[in-house]
Amino acid sequence: MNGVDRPHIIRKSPWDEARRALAGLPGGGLNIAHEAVDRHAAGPRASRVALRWLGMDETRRDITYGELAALSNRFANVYRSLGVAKGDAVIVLCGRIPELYAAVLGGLKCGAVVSPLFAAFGPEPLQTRINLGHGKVLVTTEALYERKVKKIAGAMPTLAHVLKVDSGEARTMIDAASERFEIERTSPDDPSFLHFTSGTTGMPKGAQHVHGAAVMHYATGTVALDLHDEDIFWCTADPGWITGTSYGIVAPLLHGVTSVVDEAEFDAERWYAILEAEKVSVWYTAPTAIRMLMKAGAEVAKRRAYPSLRFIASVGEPLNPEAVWWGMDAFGMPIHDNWWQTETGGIMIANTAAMDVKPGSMGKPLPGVEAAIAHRDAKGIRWVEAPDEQGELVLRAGWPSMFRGYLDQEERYRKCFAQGWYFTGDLARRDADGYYWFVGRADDVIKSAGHLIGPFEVESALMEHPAVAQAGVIGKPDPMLGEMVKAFVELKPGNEPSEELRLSILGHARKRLGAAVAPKEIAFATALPRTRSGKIMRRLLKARELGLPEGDTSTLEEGA
Ligand code: 6R9
Repeated sequence: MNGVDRPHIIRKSPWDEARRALAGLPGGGLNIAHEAVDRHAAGPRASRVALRWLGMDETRRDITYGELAALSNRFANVYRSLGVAKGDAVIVLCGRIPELYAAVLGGLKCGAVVSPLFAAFGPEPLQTRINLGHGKVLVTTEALYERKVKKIAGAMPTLAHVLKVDSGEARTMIDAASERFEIERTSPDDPSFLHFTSGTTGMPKGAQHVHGAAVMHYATGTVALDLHDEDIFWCTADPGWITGTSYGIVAPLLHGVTSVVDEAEFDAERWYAILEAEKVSVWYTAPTAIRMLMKAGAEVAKRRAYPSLRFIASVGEPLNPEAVWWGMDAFGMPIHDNWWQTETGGIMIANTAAMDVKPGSMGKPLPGVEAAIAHRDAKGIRWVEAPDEQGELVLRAGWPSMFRGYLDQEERYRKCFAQGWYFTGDLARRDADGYYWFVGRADDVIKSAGHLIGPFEVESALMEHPAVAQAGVIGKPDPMLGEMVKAFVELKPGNEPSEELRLSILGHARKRLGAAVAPKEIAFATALPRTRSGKIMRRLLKARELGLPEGDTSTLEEGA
């Protein structure tokens, strides 16, 4: 099992077929937007619906591949006119509106690095990410600008332009722009997306992806999501998270199928109505959403019929075995769990259509993906061969959608690899049949409603409250959200715990971080457990919260 330490080598054979299904740029090179849109627009799929957009207010709009090509060309021309050059960062902060898709694809056409951000982030996570990503152009809406960006407008030195897609000025530019554009000649190794992900320490990391990832998105669209030519596909994730980009934008368009985009947030009735009325055939969603549907009851699902529905998949957090069984009850088919990460860019481990689903398991590595369980310490790597023994999930480096760096953090990137293997930071085990089972994360990162949240970012925002001296943030198990963000705060001298102060800190956190990231619970603590070097021991906070054994506390500060 000893790999060579060459993480950037793309192993050819398993991906060749997917590569052959793509066209490549005329004259050479590869660009995701060309594969996803323009090549369809130039052929018989031009009049096929690419995006079926369902607005919050019951409006709907069908956008064909031909129209999407033209609209994304307009955006590309606008970026060009603003001086966006190859490698410049375009940040897209919109709700799930049609312009988001055109803005993203237009950026890729320009050769820009595109970073879609979640519209439910508060000003602070936005500012952090735009600055870390060296954002040059920000595409947003009038309302999001007013609510979130205005407050931080002076604090983003690299930002040269803000395009509010629904404001008069930007609209005039977009409407006046040409519908023709010659795609920048990008190579498979040129940067495409920048997706932020959170770690245990420090601010988020910008995972850098490349145009060559299209090969993986195409391949996994076939193998893991079972996409066929006439499918109506619905990925419920927001493009502010990688699932919503890789599988909410790229993979379905690469396959030339029709993709449903719902602008609204989760609502059980609405979702069942969409599945039925839009004749969704392949549905990719997340455990938290499934648990919320389960809570509404299978009878609600059975009030409608879904004769078109053929395949359901889920990602982002552990999928409870009951959820898989519930799929059988509500829809007559199991839910296929799959596993991947921002860093892997695409699905790596899955229960595919051809496999027997093992409820509770993430499935098996896809063809071309080599996974293993290992332990790593100062002495090196110890491979786990025995079935059911837990360890860190590792992947042989070199699949096409592998991240190529953490922006400006070379050392952190290097540390993810050893002997040609990528260390995922997840704990898992493999059973005797080769199925992988998720055990937990090796770090303190929180997964709440499928969203990855870095405790450090939350703690930093809490400490900006005038009464807070220190904060420790953990993921507390929650039956609906998987984990819920819980904060423990130590007050500055002269402040007393009170309900009023708790609400003031909660309100502060929501305003700064946004509802998706802010803690749901805040508790006052007199002395947070710290190591002798002063670091908050989140692991211990969590053990105490859950009444679990405290584990190794040898580094704990006296008296904490
Ligand atoms: C795609 C995405 C990645 C982390 C990952 C793991 C957790 C993802 C899972 C799962 C259990 C699954 N995760 N899929 N845990 N079962 N099927 O979610 O990317 O936001 O980067 O999160 O999510 O801990 O390491 P990202």
